[in-house]
Amino acid sequence: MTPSDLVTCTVEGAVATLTLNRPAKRNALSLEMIRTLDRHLAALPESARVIVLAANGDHFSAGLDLSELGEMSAAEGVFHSRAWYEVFDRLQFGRRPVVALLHGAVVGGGLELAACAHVRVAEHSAYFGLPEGQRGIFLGGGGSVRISKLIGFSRVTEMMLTGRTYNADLAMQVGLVHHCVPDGEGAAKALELAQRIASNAPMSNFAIMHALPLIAEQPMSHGLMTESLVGAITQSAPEAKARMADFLAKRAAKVERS
Ligand code: 1HE
Repeated sequence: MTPSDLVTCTVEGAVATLTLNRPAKRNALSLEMIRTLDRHLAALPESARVIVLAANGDHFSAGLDLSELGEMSAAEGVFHSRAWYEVFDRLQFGRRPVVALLHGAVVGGGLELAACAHVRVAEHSAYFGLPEGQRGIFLGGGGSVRISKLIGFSRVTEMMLTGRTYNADLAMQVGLVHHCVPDGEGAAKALELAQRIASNAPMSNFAIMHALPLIAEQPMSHGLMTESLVGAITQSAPEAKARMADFLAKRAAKVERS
């Protein structure tokens, strides 16, 4: 397999699908794989407005490629970690919302990668774990921050100390994933969600992706100020004006009961 095959990319309409493609190694994340993901991100056409992040084989990802750690010095370890952060930041704080489609093992660095997505869809086969403690290492792909923000540091602590895994139902209950669907139905669900996201005004999607996490970290007075400023900019876009006019003229879809 050439490095460029480690992650594949297809674009259909507004949705780009990036697929981890190292099934023989359970999509263990080598640095080359992370860099390949980054190259695909950089090369996406303007027409691609939402990303679906999926994986080939029986597992989403077995996490860090453990064969790469052995020879690393402490300094190299820091730079390795920073290299992951750069790519994961571009995924979370880029221009395109990301829908992760999860199945099988979603563990260690694989869960850290999934935590960068904005929407997570799990098939029933998915299970989630942080086996770093068992391997004698620690998180290094931003999980101590991102996963703790999703489910709280107490759960992360218990998962890491005991090696417990969460099945898809439990992951749903604690808010680690947003949707749980039968095996084989994840791709259709992820696509449906991606298309729905792509139909939003781009500036709204940008505000949701970028302002919400910022506001969550701000004290209330700053958060409210950020919200009013970002809200004013978002609603002043011509597309927002057109969409509101459409609704008032009864040309737009109503909110549907779920
Ligand atoms: C790997 C890796 C890997 C599999 N690095 N090579 N992650 C872990 O501790 C999880 C380790 N992996 C597993 O527990 C299992 O592989 C799975 C439960 C995910 C899947 O089991 P299974 O039976 O389907 O596959 P397997 O037989 O264990 O593995 C198939 C091959 O993939 C095998 O190689 P082969 O050459 O003998 O065929 C495995 O060695 C290889 N493989 N997982 C390297 N992770 C930024 S810091 C993040 C820190 C972490 O992510 S720590 C968590 C690491």
